[in-house]
Amino acid sequence: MTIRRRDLLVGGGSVLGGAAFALLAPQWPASAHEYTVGEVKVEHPWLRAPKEGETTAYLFALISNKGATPDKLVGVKAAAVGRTAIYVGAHEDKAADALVIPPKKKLTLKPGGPHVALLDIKKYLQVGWGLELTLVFEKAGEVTIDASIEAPDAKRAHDAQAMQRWEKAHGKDTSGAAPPSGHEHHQMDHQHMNPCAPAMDKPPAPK
Ligand SMILES: [Cu+2]
Repeated sequence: MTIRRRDLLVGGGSVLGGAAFALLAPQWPASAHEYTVGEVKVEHPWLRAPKEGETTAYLFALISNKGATPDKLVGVKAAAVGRTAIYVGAHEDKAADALVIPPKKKLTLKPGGPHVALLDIKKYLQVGWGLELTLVFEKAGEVTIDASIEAPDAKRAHDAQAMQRWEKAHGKDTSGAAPPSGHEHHQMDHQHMNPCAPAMDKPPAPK
């Protein structure tokens, strides 16, 4: 289930205000944002949102393979994404067919390393929210994940500092004085609140 930050802002905005948000951020539990399919586990999937005026996002995650044989990430599917390209390293001169996850090993998709480029994105990706994607593994099969949408310069999943920089630059206030209107909400189909938002684990007590 997804608890939208918006709802919490309306009811208890002070919980997420400024310093409190920064303090809570590192405490996101590892267990709250992971997906398992077969022998494969995907932890903290996240995106670098497109830069201003661009339509390419970058997908990262920690992928582990508990199995005795290699598996491969062979594709990523999402309604909002035109096409995807898999890269085994930082350089994008040649796309790969797949990313191999060796048996009993972890593969970290990260800036400067293996990653998946999501190209021709057809809608605005709201930083701080999440985007539903389906990862396709050769052996384990398909798993649908909620990738957290991070700032274009985020260095890691749930990079609170990058998010605060982004929010400042875009006139957003993390104290949440103005929740999005219903119209914006309507455009957010299949886009969810950041699944690792601190509020997930500590919803404000009912009044
Ligand atoms: Cu996460």
